[in-house]
Amino acid sequence: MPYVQEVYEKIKRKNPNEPEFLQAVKEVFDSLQPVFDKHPEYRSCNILERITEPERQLMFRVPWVDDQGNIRVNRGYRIEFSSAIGPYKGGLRFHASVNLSIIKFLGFEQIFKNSLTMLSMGGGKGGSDFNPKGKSDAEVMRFCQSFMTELQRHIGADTDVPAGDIGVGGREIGFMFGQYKRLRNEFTGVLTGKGLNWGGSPGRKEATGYGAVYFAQEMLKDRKQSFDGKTVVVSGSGNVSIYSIEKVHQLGGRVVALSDSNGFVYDPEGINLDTVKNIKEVRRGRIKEYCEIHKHAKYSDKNRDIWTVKCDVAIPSATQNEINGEEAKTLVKNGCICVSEGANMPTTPEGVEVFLKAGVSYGPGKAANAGGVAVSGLEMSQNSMRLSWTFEEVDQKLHNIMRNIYNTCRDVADKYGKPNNLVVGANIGGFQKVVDAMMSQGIV
Ligand code: NDP
Ligand code: 2IT
Repeated sequence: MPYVQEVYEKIKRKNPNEPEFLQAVKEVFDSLQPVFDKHPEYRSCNILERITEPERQLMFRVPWVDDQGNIRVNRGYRIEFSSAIGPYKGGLRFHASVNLSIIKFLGFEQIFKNSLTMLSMGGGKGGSDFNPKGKSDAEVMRFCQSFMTELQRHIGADTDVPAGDIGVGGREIGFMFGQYKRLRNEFTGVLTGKGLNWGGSPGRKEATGYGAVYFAQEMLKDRKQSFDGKTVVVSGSGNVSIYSIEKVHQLGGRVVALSDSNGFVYDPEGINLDTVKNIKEVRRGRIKEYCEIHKHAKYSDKNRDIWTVKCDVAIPSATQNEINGEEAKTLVKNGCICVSEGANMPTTPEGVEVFLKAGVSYGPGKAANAGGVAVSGLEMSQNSMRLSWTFEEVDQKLHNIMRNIYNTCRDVADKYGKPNNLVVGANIGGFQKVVDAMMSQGIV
């Protein structure tokens, strides 16, 4: 049995109830065998066994009181996966579906994503099964304060720097930052995605969406095409979706559909982003409300049917496994030539296979959505310098980073005899720097 498969079987036995984590590990391992053929020394150092075991896993009780005076209990997580190339770095997800498997898959992916940015950041992820939907600001604040009361013992600007993910945006980062500052009596860059007046970076809010579109722009360029005149479908309607749409529209494309966990909206005239921002960012409403304002737009309560909408480019930006094999086939049949993943692992392994076989330009999440964490890294740099750059400076740096990530993925795929396979390019490209650091740092 090839080495990587042997290790995978071991990991499967060790983590039997973690399907998302195993899916993420398998995808990386499937790319790595050629690297181990070239470097037998990695095998003798048991690199794969070590890199798949988090350096530290924290799980903790988060008690809080709701507006009716009831005592509620959620579970908090922080997985400090790898500090080989920098402090642990990665977002916090607040969603009812959160469990250990999901946080571990996200933390594992983050190691390679962060490495691809070429900034000094290790991999981590955290969150809670807390469901922010329908909660008042005061409830969200009490939850965030309780969550941070425990988390603060484990994090720090040079140790572990969380940020946002699903269900965690500017409001939640603010509440958590306030509590950290109060408990530790220090004003440091312990979280990213902060407000612009208190240490945040211009462009962080836009970074993941813009970055996913910059990545798609590079893929299209290699096909001698651009966004101009392209029809685009973006799933989700949160932070990543909104700023993907903004950038597509700036580049001359037209986004015609977006979604949430209840359904999707189809607007053949092009999604009106001001309306979406007002519904989602200002009112925290549901995407269905779009059709009350734009009567010609259509709403369907089958949110996965968004993939039946004809498009040239798809930017899945909601959640893991939102495109399966059949849905990928439908996209291809309808003429989709480019998929840039704003979300983490949104395509199932069967779906990825379909895209690669059909010659679709396919940018896997750990490369295509690295813009968010890249600008988080730039926020950390600005905090360390106690200076801040302008939006234009940050956007320029983000654009360069996304171009570099694309070039790395493409060049590594070519080098390993898998031209156009950006999955292999991203996995090996991200792995190389981490493994070199692990080899230098001894058995840790
Ligand atoms: P938000 O919370 O702002 O938005 C999430 C969106 O996805 C919402 O529209 C939500 O719909 C939808 N969604 C969430 N869970 C599900 C589900 N189980 N089924 C269907 N729809 C769902 O999160 P973000 O925009 O920040 O994150 C979106 C994706 O991008 C995630 O996969 C995240 O990991 C990834 N990502 C985020 C980065 C960032 O900087 N924020 C960076 C890199 C990746 P509803 O409101 O109905 O729940
Ligand atoms: O998945 C991700 O890369 C994020 N949620 C952003 C992480 C970060 O630290 O900015």
